[in-house]
Amino acid sequence: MKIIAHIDMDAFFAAVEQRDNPALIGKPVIVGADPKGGKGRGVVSTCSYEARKFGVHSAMPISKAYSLCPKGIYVPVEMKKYALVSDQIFKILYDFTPDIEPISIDEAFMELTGCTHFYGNAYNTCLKIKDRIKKELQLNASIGIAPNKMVAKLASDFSKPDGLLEITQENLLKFLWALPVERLWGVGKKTKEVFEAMGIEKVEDLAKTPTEVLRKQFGESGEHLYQLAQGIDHRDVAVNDEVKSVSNEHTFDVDTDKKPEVYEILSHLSERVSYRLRNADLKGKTLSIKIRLSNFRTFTRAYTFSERINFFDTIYKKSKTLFDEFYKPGMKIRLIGVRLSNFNEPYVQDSLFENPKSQKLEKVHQALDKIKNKFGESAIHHGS
Ligand code: TTP
Ligand code: MG
Repeated sequence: MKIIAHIDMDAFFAAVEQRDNPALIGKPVIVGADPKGGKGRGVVSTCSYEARKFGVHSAMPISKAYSLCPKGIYVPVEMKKYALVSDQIFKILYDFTPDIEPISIDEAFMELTGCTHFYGNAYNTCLKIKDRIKKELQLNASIGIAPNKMVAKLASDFSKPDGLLEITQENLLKFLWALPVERLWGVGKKTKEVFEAMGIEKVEDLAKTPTEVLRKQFGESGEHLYQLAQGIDHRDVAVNDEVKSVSNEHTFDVDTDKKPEVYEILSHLSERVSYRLRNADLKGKTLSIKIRLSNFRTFTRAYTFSERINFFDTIYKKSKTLFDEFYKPGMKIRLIGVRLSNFNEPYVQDSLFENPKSQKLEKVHQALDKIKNKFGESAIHHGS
């Protein structure tokens, strides 16, 4: 069973403006084109929930917004500012899992399967995410948790604002079937009209319509709609890196509870990951380790650096710390893996040349890379 979270910031651009100018808090704030006293062209990007009460919404002509809400506070779009805040949000998310599919500037899917253990369960993990975003950035996020992407998104929408809603397999159909059918993905205006003519209003009505009827009406997509109405959606969270990640893992011949044995393997895996990253000219920000216990339960632990990295030392030391934080006496380790991801930005040399220690390490790595490239990967290893 998968656990997927969908996170979406509340009234994102408007919330950032309200945060940065407390005089706007509690007011109808409309972010978008200049209304020019009602004669302005262009559209509303978004507006605060206070402005939504007047009927204002995203993509509406700014002139129409002005006629609905002449006393609103109109603020221009400052994309650079929101992009920066978005980076800060994503940085928090990557502290929880490397498996993130960014959807837009304020929205993402997170694969939480196997990494909710640290906070007890998915609900508490997401509470923690919301809490960090609120404490560190003074913004509200809404999160939906579900066994699949479609329902996770529906749940976060449903929970807004400042919401957190978990839909489990048990209560999934109860939640889904009560929703109006146009909330399903792919149901636009036209489909909705056809549904209306067929007497289909709620998802439940659709779910109880025989597939043959739907196939006749909609062709192949009829089958798809039927599946969605049953709460079935098999799409995976698609991690959005061109190269998703570089990882290596190792299965022990015999499950082990000996830390030094695990450290030795972690060192070896870190070295392989570092070498592969360097060969591909990649640096990543998020390091994660994967641990499978003898009972086959699998866990991941992640850490996001403030800079992108690919040095062996950095990878090994952090993997070791992550492992130490996870490990409890009595655990028997079956498999361990090291992964670096979050390569979003292009490869640049970062602060390499400002830091003499990094410069020295870079030289050491370059020398090792050369030897490995010439004589093969096993030719030389870092001393442990
Ligand atoms: P949304 O998440 O769709 O909207 P929102 O965050 O403002 O409000 P909520 O999620 O609580 O309903 O979009 C995120 C940001 O993207 C939004 O703040 C502004 C921008 N945006 C536009 O510029 N134009 C648009 O048409 C939409 C939908 C969003
Ligand atoms: Mg949003």
